Amino acid sequence: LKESILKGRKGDARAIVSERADGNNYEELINNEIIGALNELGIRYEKGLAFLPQLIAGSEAAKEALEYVRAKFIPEGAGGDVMLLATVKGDVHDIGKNIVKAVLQNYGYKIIDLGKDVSTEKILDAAQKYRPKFVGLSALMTTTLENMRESALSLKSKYPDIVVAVGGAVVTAEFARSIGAIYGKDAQETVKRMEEFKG
Ligand code: B12
Repeated sequence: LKESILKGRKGDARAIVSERADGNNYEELINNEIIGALNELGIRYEKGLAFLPQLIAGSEAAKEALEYVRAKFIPEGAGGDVMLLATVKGDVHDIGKNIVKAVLQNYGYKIIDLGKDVSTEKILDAAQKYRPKFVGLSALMTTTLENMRESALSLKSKYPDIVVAVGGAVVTAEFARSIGAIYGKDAQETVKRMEEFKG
């Protein structure tokens, strides 16, 4: 599976995951092979051994495999606490967000996914509409951290009761604290923090 993602072979990734994934191993497949392949791609890209087209093809293959697993094994959360999820303005990286979505749905949260490159205004509108208990924001680039800060602070000032959770490769615990958000290095860790606020 890892190899098919590294090679950007969408069809192969789907075929392999549909053959190998079952109710017991799908989390391991996501964590080791799908995320592992993306990390490896990132390293190759940084070293100049892979270029943008490979990055795109690889991430599409990863999304294909992820979507298969999500649709087959992860129930749509119903009746649980509502969480809005978005990748912040200017940022189109959404694989991490989609993984968080799948994990949280698995824990029974009802996720409203606003997508990627989402402005603060849109997030505020959705907060007013859905009155979520949690809002999760994702950012993968140093340049979009400022937009994350803006979205989180605007949310907090308008809706002080909403719990904001942040994540993404460039986000640190310290940054999260500075904007009044909770942080976990991955989805599982964040869920544990969020459980404290569950109502
Ligand atoms: C795949 C990828 C892409 C794909 C994205 C496809 C997609 N649909 O997502 C494509 C090819 C489109 C892309 C484009 C670009 N990319 Co890019 N990309 C990556 C790559 C290789 C992997 C990212 C990824 O998906 N990782 C796997 C996921 C699972 O990890 P994750 O997102 O961190 O998520 C986990 C946790 O962080 C956490 N999490 C994430 N979000 C959230 C949210 C919440 C609420 C919570 C609780 C947790 C959480 O949970 C997840 C699961 O554990 C990284 C390299 C890297 N090492 O990160 C570069 C990287 C992020 N990209 C980078 C760059 C520069 C770009 C481009 C500007 C390239 C260009 N020159 O055009 C564009 C940006 C376009 C834009 N405006 O956004 C840089 C950013 C550098 C920086 N520090 O600012 C990186 C780091 C590569 C590099 N070293 O140069 N990219």
